[in-house]
Amino acid sequence: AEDGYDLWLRYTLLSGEEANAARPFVGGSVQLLADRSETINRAISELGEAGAAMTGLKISPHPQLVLARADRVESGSYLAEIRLVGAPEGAFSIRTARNGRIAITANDDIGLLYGTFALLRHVQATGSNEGVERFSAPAMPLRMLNHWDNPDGHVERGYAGRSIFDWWHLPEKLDQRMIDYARANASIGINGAVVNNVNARSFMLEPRYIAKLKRLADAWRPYGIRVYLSARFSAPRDIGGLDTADPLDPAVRAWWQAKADEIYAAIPDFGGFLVKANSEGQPGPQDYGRTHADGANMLAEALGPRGTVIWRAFVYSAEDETDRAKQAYAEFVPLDGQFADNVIVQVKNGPIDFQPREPFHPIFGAMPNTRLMLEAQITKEYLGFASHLAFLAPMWKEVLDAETGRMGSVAQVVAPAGLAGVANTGSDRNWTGSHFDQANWYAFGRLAWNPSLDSETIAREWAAQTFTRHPASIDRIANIMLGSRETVARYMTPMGLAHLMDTGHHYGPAPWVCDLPRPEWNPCYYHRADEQGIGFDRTVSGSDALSQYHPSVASQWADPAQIDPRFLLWFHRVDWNERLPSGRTLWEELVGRYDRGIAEVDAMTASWALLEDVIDPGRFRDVSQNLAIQQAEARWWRGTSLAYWQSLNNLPLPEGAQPVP
Ligand code: GCW
Repeated sequence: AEDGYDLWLRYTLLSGEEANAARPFVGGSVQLLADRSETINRAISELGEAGAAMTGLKISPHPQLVLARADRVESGSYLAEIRLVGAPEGAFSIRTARNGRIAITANDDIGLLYGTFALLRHVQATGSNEGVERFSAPAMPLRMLNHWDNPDGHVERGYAGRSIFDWWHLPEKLDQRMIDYARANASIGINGAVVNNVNARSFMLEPRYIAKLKRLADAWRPYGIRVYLSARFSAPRDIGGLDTADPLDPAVRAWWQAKADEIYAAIPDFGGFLVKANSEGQPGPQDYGRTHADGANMLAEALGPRGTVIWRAFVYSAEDETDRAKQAYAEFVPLDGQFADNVIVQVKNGPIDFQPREPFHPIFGAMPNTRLMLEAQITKEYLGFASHLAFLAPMWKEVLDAETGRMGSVAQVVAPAGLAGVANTGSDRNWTGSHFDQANWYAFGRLAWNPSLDSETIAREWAAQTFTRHPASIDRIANIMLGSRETVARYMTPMGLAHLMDTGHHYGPAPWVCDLPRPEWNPCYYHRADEQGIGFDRTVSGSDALSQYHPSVASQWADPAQIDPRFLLWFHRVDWNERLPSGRTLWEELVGRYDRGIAEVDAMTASWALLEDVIDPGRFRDVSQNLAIQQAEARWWRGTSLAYWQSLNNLPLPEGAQPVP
């Protein structure tokens, strides 16, 4: 539909010639070398619907598609795929045989479903099955969405309407949206969902909610999605009638054990608990003088081999006034090796909080004996909500590709665990609040499956499926997307500035705020600007956060003359009039970035306007209107930020400042 509800699964009608060629493969009837299962049925019905929509025929007369379980393939057959031996769950192979048949082979049913979606993606994006052959295996076992959805329907940091989860009517009523959600996730390989906010309510562990959760788990199981719950650490006190939640207290341990057993009785493949503890006022083991490891291990024991405890490393406190960026590392790295095998520590991409740009979190690579998971934020809390267009794949790639200097890239560090993305879904018709924000959900799934995909490939395949297969238009859309996050960083937080957003809601600029009770909530804590200069000295002369990185990494950032200017003010304090390697002063350079940010939003808007004839009017207009908001608000960011900096430095705007290259 043109309201965006179908996401990237639009299955628009192919041309007559294309349809004739594709019909035998996507027609809906298949040769099956596998036992029927709920998952296989989903693959077949997906093919049926997609085939009917794309080719205009309900059933293909001469099916040429084979779905085969590897264990049903005879050795020596053209279907035998050596790379499937020992491949991770969900891996699949797509081959074309000499007789023209296409075969999807996998070790498990979910691999056949993933392979089916890969075939459909390819046909949707290119109009043909030519070139679909591939072997594909997920790079990491856990590819999860974290929903910050409250049971009352409010979504913390949600910009797409109310929660998609209708707890009120569950378990009796299962909204169709829950099926469409699972389908969309399965189409990009997402295999887990934490359905409630990390700021959790204990009552969600009560029997009535377990019954509701079971209904979701049953609905999602065929799509390979396991359910997880955020657990509030104080639950034994809140709902268990105990007077403590001390993780070493036997009664507390018994309570969690019984709770886990109760959940597994209803949901045998329950994924486990996600926990935000001793962070932003949430209860945790430190309330009892215990460590994060004590807390996590207690829950891990309750779950046993049935599930996983995902323990968040997002912690900081007002008491430590030196540098918030250092706190998580200081608290967690000493615990390396103390976590049980079924514990994963989940670390945000950067050391502060989902800013438009942060260096990678120094914990990555620093805990070799702990499984670490990367937490990315799909919802754009600090990047203009759903109104500003920012394609986040380049931001996540920047972190995934970063070399830790200790254990390879961040992607390699997290490969044994996975990727979690804070979801951007809501009950808006288009799911994500804006059409382009669908691309961030999509890109998250694609990167969790394969972090070595490049942003451009993802942008292009998404654009082709979502908007149009017209080649010049794909170029145009991909172009708009690929620079968009950098553009937002330029007009909001250029040159490594961070956390300048207004208090609480985090929308719009407020660099002048300096009087909040917690120092590390104030924008002025981060920019440290005064008459003389601006920036946070994180070198040895300052907070020395730099020393948390491996020397080979730290050395790239230690010298203000050498550092990538996009990180300059994150690590260094610089005088306004200091001359940078570019020959311009810091002030000139900074103004140039703001100006370039504005110019880029204008260029994105102008470029989008040229797509009027190829995009349906509804979606064209929606995006155009958002871009108009972004144009105005980019100017708001630049204008208020510069005015504030000028009130400190008393410098005039550089004459004829040119956008920097
Ligand atoms: O980014 C901050 C958000 C909080 C959030 C917290 C967290 C769920 O502003 O809304 O709480 O991080 O990640 O725990």
